[in-house]
This record gives sequence, structure tokens and C-alpha cells, in this order.
Amino acid sequence: MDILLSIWSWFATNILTQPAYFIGLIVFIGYLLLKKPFYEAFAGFIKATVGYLILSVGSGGLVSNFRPILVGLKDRFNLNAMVIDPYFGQNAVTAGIEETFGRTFSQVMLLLLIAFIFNLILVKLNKYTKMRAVFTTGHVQMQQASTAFWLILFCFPQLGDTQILLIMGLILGLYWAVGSNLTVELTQELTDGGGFCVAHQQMFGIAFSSWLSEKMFGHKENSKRLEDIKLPGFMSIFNENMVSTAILMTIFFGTILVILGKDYLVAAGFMAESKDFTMYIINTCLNFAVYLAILQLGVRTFVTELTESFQGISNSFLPGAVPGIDCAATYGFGSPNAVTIGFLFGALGQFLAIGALLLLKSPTIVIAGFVPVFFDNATIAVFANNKGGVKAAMLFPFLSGLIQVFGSAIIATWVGLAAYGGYLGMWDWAVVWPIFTVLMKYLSYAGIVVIVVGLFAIPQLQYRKHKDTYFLCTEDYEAYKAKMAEKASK
Ligand code: ASC
Repeated sequence: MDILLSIWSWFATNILTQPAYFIGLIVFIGYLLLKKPFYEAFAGFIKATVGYLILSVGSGGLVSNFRPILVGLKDRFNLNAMVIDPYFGQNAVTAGIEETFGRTFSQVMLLLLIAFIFNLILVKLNKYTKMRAVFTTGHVQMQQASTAFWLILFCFPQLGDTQILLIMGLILGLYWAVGSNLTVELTQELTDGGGFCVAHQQMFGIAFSSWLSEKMFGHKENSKRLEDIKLPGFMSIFNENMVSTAILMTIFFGTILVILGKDYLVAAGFMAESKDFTMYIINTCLNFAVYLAILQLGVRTFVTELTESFQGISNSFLPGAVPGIDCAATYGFGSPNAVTIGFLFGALGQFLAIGALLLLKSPTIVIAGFVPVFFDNATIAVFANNKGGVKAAMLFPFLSGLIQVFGSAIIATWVGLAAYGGYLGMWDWAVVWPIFTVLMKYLSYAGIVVIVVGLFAIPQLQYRKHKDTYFLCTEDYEAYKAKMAEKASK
């Protein structure tokens, strides 16, 4: 038993929570199942892993360069504020769990095992469950597990570790399977049959915004998509993604850097005293476009491998299934400008909401965290643009920005996480999980039943609406497209 546990622990630490290697392994096994020669499977493993690592260099570079700038606002103005960001959220849980609940969360790996197996079983039984997605984004699962641990303990402080673990395994596992399943059609349409869906922290946000985008703007003649807009004259430089990102981010982060001021930046160790301030600003801001380009290169490198090789897995083990992967993988599709637009409108929403908290003298003041403001809102814009065009790509990230701040401020104050300086802050964790928490706190065990039944019902409802195309969408995308075109022409 001990040996099994240590093997599992090694696998969980080094593979399951490291999406690059996990996706690489899936590709490797997938190709072997497709009866490709070993060397081709091995080459596939390398391309997928290296591609995913490139994506991580891009997203990690964005996070490590731009998060401190936003957090700097808090220090610069001595605000006693909570940062909404997955990493700050995880730190807050670690810092407060012992003091607040007298516990430590040492069983994360076990939880991941339970939830992952549960996810596989749910998909394996998709004839009944109608769930088609396997969640593979391990680093995000860890962050979610720690926040969920806190929320569930807050509702059931009397329960022992094993019971809490079982409740978490059940609710988190379902949330992963149901949430990523919600993005299947949307991602297939965006990527023209890319063969994956989103497994991240805004899956309900994507589904909700896409649904409203289509309802509000989808069928209007004038709902142009971002990629259809060709700006004239000097504005035409904005048609090119790299140029527009560089200019807009320089205006946005440049303003913040100027507000922070050279003295602060030097004192906080951001820049050397001897450096020229203007060149420092330009260089820092241009790096945004650099990391975004790296990220997109990573997506291009691994997505084709994944699409092809997963056929092997779905043919042999999991018919009708697709892998759920990082939201950043969608930035290689649709309009690249949607990413920038989503970020800016999301930031506008967040800043307005923060202003409102300050004006209302809220007991909890929030600082915009880079991960929600960029990765949530860019993703929402990419999907909203695909369904409803430019207006949707502006409106839904803006609303999301408001929701992220207000939702996080309320839940984190209520459950006591705000006092430890951080909350996860992503869309689903500012909306969906607060609803779960209210249900569990006020209805107790009946609340758990309501959540579980509700989650199980979602894929059933999706299936009922589109019985004829539901599995076709993942099994044969070309046939799905033909069928959808036929329906549309009727
Ligand atoms: C997150 C998180 C990250 C980013 C990354 C986006 O939620 O923890 O590091 O988003 O996954 O690519």
C-alpha cells in the first residue's frame, strides 16, 4: 500500500499537476493506441510537452511581469486590500487554515486522485452522464482544491478530514467534469474542430457569456466580429495584433507605471536606479506582446498533436471524450485582438468596481489581480466575439470585471479569507462557488444534494436540446458542421 501511495504521489506531483507532461503523456499513449510506431509516439510526446512548456513560458512570463505592477498599487498607496488572484488565494488559504479551522490541507494529492478517477468514470459512463470532458489542467486544480477546502470547511467545520475530502471529491470532481463539458461545442466551433475544450476557472463564465452573446448580438446584421473589422488610415496599424497589443498595453501599463513612479519602482526592486525611466516603461510594456506571441506559438505547437492523438484514447477508452486544457490554448484561435480587448474591458470593469468599493467604504478593498483580469476576460472575449462580435467582446469582459471584484469581495469577506490577503477571484469562483457556499451554509447537507443534483442535470439539459449533434460534435466534427449547416438553412 505504501509503495502504491508513493508511486501515486510521485505521479501526482510530477505529472498530473504539471499539465505539460500530462498532456505529453496523453499524446504518447494516444499515438500508441492509434498503432503508430513508437518513435512517432515519442516525437508526439516531445512536441506536445515542449509546446505546452512554451505556452507556459508565455503565460508565466505575463503573470510574473505584470502581476507585481498591479499589486504595486496596493503597496504604493498603503491600501489594506485583498488581491484577487489564484496564487494569492492559495497563499491566503495556507496562511489562515490552521488559525481559522485548526487544520492543515495535507491531502490535496489524495483529493486529486479521487476527483480525477471520478471524472474518468463520469466520462466513461457518458451514455448516462452525458459528460464528455476530462479535466487535465492540474496546476489550476490544486488552486481550486485549496479554496474549495476552505469554503467547505466554512460550511461544515465539525466534519472530520475524511468526510470533507469525500464531499470535496464529489463536488469538485463534478464541477470539473460539468464545467469543461459546458465549453465543448463552443470550443469546437471556435477552433474548427480542435478536439479539446476548456478546463480552467471560468468555464461557467464562458458558457454564460457565449449564450448571452448569441442571444443579444448573434443574429444581428451589424454584429461584426473583430476579425472582420478593418480600420482605415493610420488606425490600420491596429489591425495587426502585435502592434495593437504593444500600443494598448503600453498605454495601460505605462500609465500605471507612471502612477507608481520611479522612486517606488526602484525601492521595490523593479528597476535599477541607473536605468532610464521612459525606456524601462517601453521595454516592460512591449514585453506583453512578446509573451503573448510566445504563448500563441506554444498553442500552435501542441494543439495539432493533441487533436490527432486523442483519437486513440477516445476510440479505445473514452468514446465521445475530449481533453479539457488551459484557457490560454484558445488564444491561438478566433481574433487575436479579442485577447487584448477582453483584457482592457475587463480591467475597466474591475477598476470601476474597485472605485465603487472605495466610495462605499467597503470593509474589504480589492486589488485587481493579473490572472483574473487577463486570463478570464481575454478568454471570455475570444468566445463572446465568436458568438456575438465586437460588442459582445467588449460587454462581457466588462461585466466579468465587475463580477470578479464584487463577487470576490462578498464571498471572501463572508468566509474570512479576505483577512489573509487573497482570494482566487476567477469568474466561476466569484459566481458559481459563492452560490454553492450559500447553499451548503444555509441548507447544510440538503445543500450538497441540491448542488450535486444541479450539476448532474446540466449535461442532461444540454443533451436534450441537441440530441442529434451532442456526441457528433466530439466524434466527427465535419459531420457535425454539415448537420449544423443543414439545420441553419432550414
Ligand atoms: C491560472 C493560473 C495560471 C494561469 C494560466 C493561464 O488560473 O493559475 O497560471 O491561469 O493557467 O494560462
